[in-house]
Amino acid sequence: MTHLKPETMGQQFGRRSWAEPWKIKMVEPLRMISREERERALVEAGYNTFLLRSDDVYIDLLTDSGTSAMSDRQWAGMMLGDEAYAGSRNFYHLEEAVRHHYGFRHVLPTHQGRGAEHLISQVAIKPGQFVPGNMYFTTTRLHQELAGGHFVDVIIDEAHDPEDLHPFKGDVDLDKLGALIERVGAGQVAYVSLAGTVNMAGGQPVSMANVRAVRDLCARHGIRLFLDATRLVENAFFIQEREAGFADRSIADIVLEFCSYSDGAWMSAKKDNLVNIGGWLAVNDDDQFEELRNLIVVYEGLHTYGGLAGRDMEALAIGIEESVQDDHVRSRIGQVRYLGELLTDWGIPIVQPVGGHAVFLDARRFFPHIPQDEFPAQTLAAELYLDSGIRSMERGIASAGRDAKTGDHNRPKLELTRLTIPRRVYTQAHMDVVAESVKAVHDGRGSTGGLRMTYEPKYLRFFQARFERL
Ligand code: P71
Repeated sequence: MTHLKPETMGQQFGRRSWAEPWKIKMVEPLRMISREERERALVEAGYNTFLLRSDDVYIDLLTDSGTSAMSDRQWAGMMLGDEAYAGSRNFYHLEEAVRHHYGFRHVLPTHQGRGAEHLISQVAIKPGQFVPGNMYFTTTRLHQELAGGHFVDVIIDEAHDPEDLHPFKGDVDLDKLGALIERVGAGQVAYVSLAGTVNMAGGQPVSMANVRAVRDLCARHGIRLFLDATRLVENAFFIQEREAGFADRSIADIVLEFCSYSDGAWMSAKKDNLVNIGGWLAVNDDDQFEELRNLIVVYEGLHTYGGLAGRDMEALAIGIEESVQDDHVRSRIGQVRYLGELLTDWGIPIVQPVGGHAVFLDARRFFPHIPQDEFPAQTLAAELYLDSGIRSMERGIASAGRDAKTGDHNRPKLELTRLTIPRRVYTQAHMDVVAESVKAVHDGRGSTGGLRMTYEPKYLRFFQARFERL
C-alpha cells in the first residue's frame, strides 16, 4: 500500500494555513438519521427542503440567514436588554452602530429584512413606477411589486452566465440603466435598487467603480439610490481583494465609502450582522425618514424597537461591530471558497467565481438530461438530502415564480442549488463531508429523474410548494 504524506490545506497550496479567529465555547450536537428515515422525511416534505424538520437534517446549508453563531459578547449583550416599550437604551446603541459603520443619519429597527423592504417600497414607489436593480431578490421584488412598482433587471449580462469569470458580476450595466431612464423618463424611476453582494447571481460583488458610476448617473437625473446592505460587508471583502487601490483599506472603511454613494439602505441583519433575528432601515433624507417613522408603527412597532426586543437590538449592535472585522470576513469567505475549490477541482459545475456566502451548484450542467420545467435544482437539493442529510436550497425556476401577466413560469437562466454556509458554525471537516456528498450525487447523476409540482402557493411559492418524482 502506498503511504500518502498528509498535507494541510495551506501546504497543498504552498502557503501557511489560516484559521478561524475564534475558539468554540459551546456546542450543539448533530444527529444523522438513516437513509430510510430520510427517504420518508423527504416524501413527507413534498421534496421541498423548506418543509423538512431541522431535526431530520444533518448539516444545514439551507441558508446563512439567522443561522450564525453569536459571540460571547453578543450573548452577554442579550442579558443587558432594556425592554422598555419606548426609548430602549439598546435602540440607541443600534442607532450608533449603524451610523458609525454604515454612515446613514436616520435608523429604524425592523423585525427582519423584508420588514424594511416593505416600508421603503411603500414610501419610495408610486404605482406604475419602475425599479431598476442588479438582479431580483425574491422578497425585495415582491415588496416592490406590491407597492405598484415594476422591477427591471439592469445587471451586466455576465451575471447570468455561471461560467463567466468577471470579478464583479454584481455590477450594474450602465447602458441598460441609461436606456431605461431614457425610455420611461427619470420621473418614472422610483429609485435604483442596488444589492451588494448579489444573492441570486451566486453571491457576486459590485465594484466601487460601479457604485460610483451608478451614483453619478442617478445624480444627473435626480434619482435616488438605495442599497440592499444585507451582505455588503462580504462585498467589501471582494473590493479589498480585487479592486485596484483597496488592498490596504479596511473592510469597515470600504463599507462606509460604498454607503456614502447612496441615499439609504435596508438590511437583513440575519446575514452579515451576525444575529438570529433582526433588520434595519436607514435613510439620510429628513422628510423620507418622517414618513417611514410614521409607517413603521403600523407594521413593525414603535420606531425605537420595530418588532425587536431590546436584547435583540443589543446583540445586533455588537454584531455589527464584529461583522466588519477583517479577520472575521477573511475566514468566513475563506471557508466558502475552500468548499468551492474542492468541488471545482473535482470537475463539479458550480457558479464561478465562488461568491461570498455560498457555493452554488449549477443544476443545468449537473443534470443536463432534466429539462428546466422538471425542476433540476429542486431535484438536486432533494438528492443531496437523501445522500447525506445535507440541506440545501433551490434557486432556480421554482424560486423565480410566475410572470404576473402571462401566468407562465419565469424561466431564469440560472438554475442553481445553493449550499449556504452559516457564519461561525461549521468546521472544515463539515465542508469535507459536504463536498464528498456532492461528489457522490454527481457520480450517480445519470440515473436521477426530475420532479413535478403538485401544490403551488400564490406568494413566494418555493417556500411551501410540494413536488413528487416523475
Ligand atoms: C436567504 C435569505 C432568506 C430567504 C428569503 C427568501 C427566500 C429564501 C430565503 C434574505 C434576503 C436577502 C437579500 C439580499 C433581503 C432579504 C430578506 N435572504 N435581501 O438568502 O438575501 O431578508 O429574510 O431578513 O426578510 O436565505 P429577510
